[in-house]
Amino acid sequence: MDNLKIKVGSIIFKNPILLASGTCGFGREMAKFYDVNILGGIVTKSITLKPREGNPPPRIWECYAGILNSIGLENPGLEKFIEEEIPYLEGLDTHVIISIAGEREQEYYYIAKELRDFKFSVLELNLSCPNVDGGGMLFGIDIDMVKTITKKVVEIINKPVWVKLTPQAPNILDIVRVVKDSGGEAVVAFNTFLGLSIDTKRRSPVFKRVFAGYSGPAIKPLVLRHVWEIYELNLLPIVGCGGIVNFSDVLEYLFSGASLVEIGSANFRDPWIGSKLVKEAEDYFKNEKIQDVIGIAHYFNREVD
Ligand code: RRO
Repeated sequence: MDNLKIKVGSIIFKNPILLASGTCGFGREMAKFYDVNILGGIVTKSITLKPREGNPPPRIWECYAGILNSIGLENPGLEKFIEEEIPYLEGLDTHVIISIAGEREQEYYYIAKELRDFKFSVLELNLSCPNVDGGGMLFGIDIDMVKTITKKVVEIINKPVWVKLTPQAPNILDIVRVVKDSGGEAVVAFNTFLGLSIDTKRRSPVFKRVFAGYSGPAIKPLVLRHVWEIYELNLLPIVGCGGIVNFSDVLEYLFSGASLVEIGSANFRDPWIGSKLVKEAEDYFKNEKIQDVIGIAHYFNREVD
């Protein structure tokens, strides 16, 4: 459906609905529920150079309006990913966005180099994982690190690079500026918020690492505020991510200035949500081009009746 097509950087997406990293495995897991090729794209679980077992349990804790996670970047590592997951991903008829992470900056460069020759659309730099001791979010709050890693990865890989930002950075707009200056094609706003729950029976933090990543409906207004501000900078396309549970949420992101959205923890509650949102988008945009409504709230909200 042409009305749903949307260009982000150098790539045209068939619709704005993507599945967020860490919530759809490597695509195959979601394909048990529906044909993932109807989506605008999928973002794979972040890959590191070496396999990682992840954090000790518990890893998920439900809160009133979202969940805390402390997965700890569990993933099979680059070699196994290339052997076992890439062949499936290369056969998909939707955009595949490969997410990569690292404890040291060199890991990002090595992985990018190894992935160069495979068929996928975008490399998403996870500079925002809140649940590891080194790298992750610590890179994402450090403006020089964001600059260095993005610049080098862009030089190494012959594909578009997106940077997934952390809401913990105190200077988010400055980070967006350096992503643009370093050759990134879009920013993904955001990864999870650093949060805490106390297990009152044990009178201790729920998680061994104490803090964990918070996602779900509660963060949507917080993320939308930043999407709004990033849009006003007018530097880079925005991929909105945070708290989407229905189509009205998708519209809020588009109208605030996101060109695409990533559906995250809602996949855990309803694995079909991605397919439902695509159908709702088809209905809603029957007579209108999605491209024409991106950021539209910026032009109407100050209107006086
Ligand atoms: O695996 C995780 O604990 C995790 C990652 Br890599 C991330 O980027 N964001 C998150 O909330 N959890």
